[in-house]
Amino acid sequence: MSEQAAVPVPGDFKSDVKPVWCPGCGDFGVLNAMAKAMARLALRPEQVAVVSGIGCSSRIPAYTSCYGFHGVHGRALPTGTGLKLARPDLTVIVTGGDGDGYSIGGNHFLHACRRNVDLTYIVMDNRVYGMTKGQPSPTTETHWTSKLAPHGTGLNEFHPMAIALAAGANFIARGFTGDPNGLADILVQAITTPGFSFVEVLSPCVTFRPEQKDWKKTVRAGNLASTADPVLAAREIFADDGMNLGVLYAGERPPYQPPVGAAQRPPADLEAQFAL
Ligand SMILES: Cc1ncc(C[n+]2csc(CCOP(=O)(O)OP(=O)(O)O)c2C)c(N)n1
Ligand code: SF4
Repeated sequence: MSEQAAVPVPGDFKSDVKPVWCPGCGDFGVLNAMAKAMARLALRPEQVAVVSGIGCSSRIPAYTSCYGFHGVHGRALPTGTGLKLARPDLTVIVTGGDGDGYSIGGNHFLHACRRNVDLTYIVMDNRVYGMTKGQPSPTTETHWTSKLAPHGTGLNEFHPMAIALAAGANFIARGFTGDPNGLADILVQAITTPGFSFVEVLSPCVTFRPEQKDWKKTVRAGNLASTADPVLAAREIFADDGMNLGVLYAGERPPYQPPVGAAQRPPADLEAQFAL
């Protein structure tokens, strides 16, 4: 960002690295919405860390000018949690795909919701493993068939919002990459709401799920009514077909704070305890 620029603009939050995503991939919309949200919040790139796992969607840290960590498949949330506890001054945004977050990283998802550390988790859900060429993911529809799953999975779909609510996430919303302004509004709320904020983003994989291009016709903007009552939120979730957008739940649970002094201990002190 230029030193003279008083007001940040979205371009300040993008790096010079050209995304290698397929043309039309929904993940471009998430990058744009994140940049808009950070500019709107008047953050500076060095105040933000973007942490990811592995997948097409997890490439996003490299495309931002913020601090970034492109880590291990399914392990973005524990990395982001540790970073936030060690550096509470940073805004930590954890990003990834439905495979990364709900398959190999599923257990971390549960416990990140339960811990309620103050970070924002954005899942670019395309209901498929894009990077590894189209295997079904936990959110893939039961009857979706492909060369790799010719008879469909025959499995019930994972329900991220219901699980996030049950496990204790303090903010739960759904956005769509075809509406980057609406998504940016949601991200502003997610980042500014204390505690663990979970944002499910419908992000089409135009290569392995080309039919998802039709999501622009089926989503319903602003249809989720925001509530702080988990019982009402649960009712709304189970009446939802996955295409309603907006904030579902904004709770009042205080974020996890480490015991006084715990996060400040220098690494040398900790290392000394493990010396043989
Ligand atoms: C430990 C480990 N297991 C498996 C893989 C292979 N792998 C890489 S990305 C990926 C799934 C990506 O799917 P998703 O998270 O939905 O992201 P997308 O590519 O669709 O954005 C898998 C299984 C890996 N890199 N590491
Ligand atoms: S394979 Fe799918 S998820 Fe990956 S970049 Fe291409 S469109 Fe996006």
